[in-house]
Amino acid sequence: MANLSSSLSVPTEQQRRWQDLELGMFCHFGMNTFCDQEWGDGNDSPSLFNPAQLDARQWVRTAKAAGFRYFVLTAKHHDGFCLWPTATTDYSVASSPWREGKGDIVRDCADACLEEGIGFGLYLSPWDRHEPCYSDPDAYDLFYASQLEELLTGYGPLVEIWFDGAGSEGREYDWKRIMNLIKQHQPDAMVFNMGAPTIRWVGNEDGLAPYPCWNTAESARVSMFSEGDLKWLPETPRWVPAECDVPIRKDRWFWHPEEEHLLLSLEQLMDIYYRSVGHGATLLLNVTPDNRGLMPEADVNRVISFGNEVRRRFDHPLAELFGEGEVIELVLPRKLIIDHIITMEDIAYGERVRDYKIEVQAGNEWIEMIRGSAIGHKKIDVFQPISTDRIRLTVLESVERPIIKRFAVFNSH
Ligand code: FUL
Repeated sequence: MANLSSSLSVPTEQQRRWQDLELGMFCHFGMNTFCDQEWGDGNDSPSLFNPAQLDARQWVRTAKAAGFRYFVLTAKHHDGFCLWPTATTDYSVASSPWREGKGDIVRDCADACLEEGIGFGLYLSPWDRHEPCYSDPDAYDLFYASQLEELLTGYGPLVEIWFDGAGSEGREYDWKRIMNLIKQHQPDAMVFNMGAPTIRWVGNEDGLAPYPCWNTAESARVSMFSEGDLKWLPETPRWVPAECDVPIRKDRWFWHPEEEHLLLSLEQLMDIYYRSVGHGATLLLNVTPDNRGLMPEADVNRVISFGNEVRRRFDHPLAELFGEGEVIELVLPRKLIIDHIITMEDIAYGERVRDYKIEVQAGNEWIEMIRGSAIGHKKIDVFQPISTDRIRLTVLESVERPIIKRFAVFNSH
């Protein structure tokens, strides 16, 4: 049996649970939605904010129907406008005509996630272009901590807190205080990429993880806007899995009129899936509501097609098994055509495999179909359809005994 006390890095139980989620929906919504812009400067009037048909259930139901297991809302983007009636500033929904200033979008989303049984996470931009005290670091640290505390204490369990490095290049916040608040109020939440993160940014906004994308890392990129700016993660355990964020409309996090043509195609979304989830990372796909407060039909249809296609390809393995050791062989009842293989390590024991190959038997010969390095949480391998009744995984190099939680073959046609 495997030895849990091994010196390999292993995930915490919370990280493991989070990695099992695999698919998250990001949701950028705010003042920008009404101003046809991506980065507001913090001067747009709350009177513009009026999503008359807002229905957070429609957002979250879409996420659920498409197979997403958590939902992350921008409670405050860089413009400083808050989607909940915070006590820290009047630059919030409370000053808007929407529901006569009595609405709370964070609450609506939290309730909808609870109802649909998916996780809820929040994005709170450290960079704040509205708040006058931003220029006074000590005062702003207090202000930001109060906002965070409201969010950490008012909306039930959170799966993730998303810290965006954009606009904060060269600025240090009071991470000690911030991390203490999270430890105190939401100890199970993942912390994205800043402070003492438990998950890291993959380093691009295309939703693509490199291969291999090891779960252990000592640094991560902080921002899109300072090339090569690597942050060391000294206070982070070495296990720090990657999350791949990408908007469903090319390069647009917020909704803009007349931009339906920017919707990624199903084929592009599947490619992203193979290169994020298929490389062992988590995918955070942004689908953004419009100025009515509803996700547009075209976006809803596209993301649901994506979810259906993932299910169609991967919900029904032809065969699967688990096992320990260097060689694992799957014997099918008869010759079948296969074109995908999913391999998963039991990461509770660490990421042990360093080099592997997959062969299939055709006639008397073993044909090498795949040669790879990392497996980690999940590796999806795709190849030309081939008829076989024996498939063999051979681990050529590993740190300690490989523990394969799942070795499954599929035919997607
Ligand atoms: C970036 C931001 O500047 C974008 O507006 C968006 O929020 C994206 C997720 O992160 O850094």
